[in-house]
Amino acid sequence: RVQAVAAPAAAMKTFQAPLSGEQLKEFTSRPRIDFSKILDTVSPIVEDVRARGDAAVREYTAKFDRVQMEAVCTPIEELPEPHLDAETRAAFDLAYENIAAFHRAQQAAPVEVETMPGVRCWRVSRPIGAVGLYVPGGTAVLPSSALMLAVPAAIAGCRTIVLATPPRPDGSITPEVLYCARKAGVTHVLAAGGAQAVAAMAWGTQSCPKVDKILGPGNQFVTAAKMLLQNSEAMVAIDMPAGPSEVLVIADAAANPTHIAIDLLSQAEHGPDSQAVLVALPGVDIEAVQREVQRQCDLLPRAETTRRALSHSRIVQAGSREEAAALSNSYAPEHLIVNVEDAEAWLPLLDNAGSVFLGRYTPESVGDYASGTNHVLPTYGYTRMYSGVGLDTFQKQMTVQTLTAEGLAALGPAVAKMAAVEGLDAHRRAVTLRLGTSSPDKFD
Ligand code: HSO
Ligand code: ZN
Repeated sequence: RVQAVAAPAAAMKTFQAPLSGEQLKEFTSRPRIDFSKILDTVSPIVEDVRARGDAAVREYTAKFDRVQMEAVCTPIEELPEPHLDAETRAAFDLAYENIAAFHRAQQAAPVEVETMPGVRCWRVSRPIGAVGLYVPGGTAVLPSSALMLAVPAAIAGCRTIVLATPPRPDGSITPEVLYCARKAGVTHVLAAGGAQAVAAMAWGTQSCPKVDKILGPGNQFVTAAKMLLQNSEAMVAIDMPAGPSEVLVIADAAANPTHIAIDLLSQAEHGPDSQAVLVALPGVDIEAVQREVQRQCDLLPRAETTRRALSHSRIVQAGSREEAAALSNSYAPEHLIVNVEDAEAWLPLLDNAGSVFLGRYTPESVGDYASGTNHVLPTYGYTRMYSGVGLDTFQKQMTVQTLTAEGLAALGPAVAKMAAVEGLDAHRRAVTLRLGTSSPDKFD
């Protein structure tokens, strides 16, 4: 019998810094996503779910996931208790504790300032009332993402927490996802995926509560639905723009080539669009890394996917620490692994990354699962201006102020003057009538 043999992975493309303008552009580029076509597919689904609710979600689930669902969205207490073996449960329990500890500590310290005598201003945070968490199904089920989203949502105090995830072929929810959801405090489970799930949470359906914010990673249809709905009448916010997952590894000459390789591969195995980038300091044996990448890749069950990701991954040789840090900052990776001696000393040089992993013993995997940090992070270069998910993702801030009579007497004249400049006389008189410097009976 002739067996199909997968082509060996091509070597990762190598650049030598300093990069020319063209090379830098190529180095920092991401796979282009053409949303216009996807939006054409997603838009009618979103409208249909708006119009017909659960019936539409049921039909799309039958069509895309090939599952006939009776219930679309269910209060979590009505779902059966999931059964996990003790070791699996213990692993998720440990992750839960660390993620909860790290996010509980993110409660911002209250800000209160008496800006001038008798004028007191402060800021309080309030939970977003209802949130929708998208947990992908597909080629890999990601119960870890259920924890990363639900734990901070519950700690923030969100009252309604809907978790959407595509059902399995038998219509059930992945037990590990359900376990994490229950443990964290999810209130409803929406057994649906894709644009139809996002639309159900944004509009609300007969069984699904309408949410105020939708979060979580997803495929291009999920991302397109989130983008569409945030600009619609649905009145819904989203977390951040999302693209394929990515890692940049900075390594020095003493870094173990096998460890460098497996860190690159752990990102590459996520999907064919994943990006894995190595910035090598002087003395790194690039050939050894390339060899290890091939060898380790061939051992992986997901080798085919991983190879496709490697085909557009790259290596840059940097001449110095400053050059390496600058390259990383211009790529602005989702994950940044700094596999060097004295890694903490690098931090002041690093500006643009979703999550940073310092030192020899800190693979991205620990943050992906269980160290405590969140793995829902900006990608696609958006770490220049977005942060990853944290407690504040599920909160909003409300400012508060109170003035005493003396405070208003001191501040009022300036406010009245500014209102006069703007020609807004009701504003001015709201102050002067209180100060007794205007007459309530005539405009003055
Ligand atoms: N690296 C992924 C998260 C993940 N890894 C989930 C394993 N499971 C995106 O940050
Ligand atoms: Zn990962």
